[in-house]
Amino acid sequence: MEKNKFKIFITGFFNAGKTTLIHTLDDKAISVETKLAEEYEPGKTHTTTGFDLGRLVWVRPNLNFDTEGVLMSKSEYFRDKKEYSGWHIINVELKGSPGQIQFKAVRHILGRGSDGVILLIDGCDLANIGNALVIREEITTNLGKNIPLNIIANKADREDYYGNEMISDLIGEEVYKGSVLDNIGIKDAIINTLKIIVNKSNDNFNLKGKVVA
Ligand SMILES: Nc1nc2c(ncn2[C@@H]2O[C@H](COP(=O)(O)OP(=O)(O)OP(=O)(O)O)[C@@H](O)[C@H]2O)c(=O)[nH]1
Ligand SMILES: [Mg+2]
Repeated sequence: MEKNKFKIFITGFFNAGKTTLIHTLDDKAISVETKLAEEYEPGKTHTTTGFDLGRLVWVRPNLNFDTEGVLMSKSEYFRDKKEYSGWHIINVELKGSPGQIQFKAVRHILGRGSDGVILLIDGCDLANIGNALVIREEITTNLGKNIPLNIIANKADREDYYGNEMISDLIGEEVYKGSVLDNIGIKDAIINTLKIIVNKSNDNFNLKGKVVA
């Protein structure tokens, strides 16, 4: 039996785009934010001091590993439900963390029980890329090194984007090129994470001999 709810932890340093990502994918997402004393850069007026929460649905016509399926918000799913009748449905909870370093303890608590992680980086800010390494270390300490994880170098729509290859080299791991504003690369990274989670749980079942093919 496949689990029908997966929790994805959306984390990363301050200003990476975590809150925006969750609201891009779920129009009903909620966030606990505080107004910054002054605008950090144009448009950045608030920072997460609590959490972000978004709810998505991942539907697949079959359970083949290669099947991407469709990832959508709950409202989109309920609107088009008939189209997906007979498909396999998994609920996906996106939990976003605060990004400032002093909220380390909050990230620790929010991340508990996650099935997978998306680490978001501001791909236009070298300091953010450096701080992502600190958050990467936190994830390994809190959730173990085998937690399914994908990294997105965000803000690829901007001219000052450093490029996903350069960022991959700096981080020492492959990163997805993404733009939360344009909704590019984000669903790919999340779906790939979901596939790893499913595959991992199938492996666990196989090891325990609970699944008969
Ligand atoms: N150009 C561009 N701007 C983006 C993108 N994603 C986010 N932003 C902007 O980057 C800023 C930070 O976005 P947030 O979603 O608040 O970032 P966060 O990671 O939640 O920040 P904290 O909660 O403060 O850690 C905002 O001004 C967004 O509009 C993107 O893909 N492209
Ligand atoms: Mg935020």
